[in-house]
Amino acid sequence: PQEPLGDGAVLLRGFARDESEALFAAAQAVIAEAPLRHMVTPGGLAMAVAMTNCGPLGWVSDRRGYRYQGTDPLSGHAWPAMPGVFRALAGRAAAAAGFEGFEPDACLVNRYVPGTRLSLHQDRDESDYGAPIVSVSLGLPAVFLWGGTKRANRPHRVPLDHGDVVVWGGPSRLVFHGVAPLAPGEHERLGTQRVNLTFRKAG
Ligand code: MD3
Ligand code: FE
Repeated sequence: PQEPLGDGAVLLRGFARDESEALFAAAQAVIAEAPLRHMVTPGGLAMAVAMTNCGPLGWVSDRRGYRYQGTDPLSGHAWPAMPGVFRALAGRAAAAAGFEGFEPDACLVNRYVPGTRLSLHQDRDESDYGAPIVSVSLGLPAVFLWGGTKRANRPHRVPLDHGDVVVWGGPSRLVFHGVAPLAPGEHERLGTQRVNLTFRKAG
């Protein structure tokens, strides 16, 4: 089941469902090596979403700004390698949406608990906006906010469930987007959390 969301954005409902156990296990291994943490914005506020990364590059925020870098600032070591199941799924999802040969060099792992939100933003720290971003939702359901190309546009609400995959490319690549506060609940496998993976070509 493939739903076009907007120009260049494709929602692949349940695309990762059969692999969700393997994906979550791999995410837990990444988190064991590079713990989830609340990064600080340049303005000095801790982000509500807890984050970590795997792959050659990882997204970081601190008082100096936002950027991708090859090392985890907590350890000074390289980020964990991107698990094979991550890389394979991202490539298959991108191809299903019409982007052949997607080879992400960064995977941002986001963890939400009930009440956590992500305010409207654009993803502009990557070098090549021609490459798509692939996102995989695991655990508790969320309401994704799809805001259009201007911050002032009233966002559309798109429910995202465990195993849903979205591919954002072309004209959708620079839309404003966010996540509404996560509702309370318990997921049978992940418990009281939502884990989102975003695969990017950052460098
Ligand atoms: C549309 N994450 O990590 S995933 C992010 O659910 C982020 O954790 C949200 O926004 C989450 O930056 C949303 C869907 C998503 C990710 C990146 C996009 C949608 C996007 C980049 C451009 C346009
Ligand atoms: Fe984003």
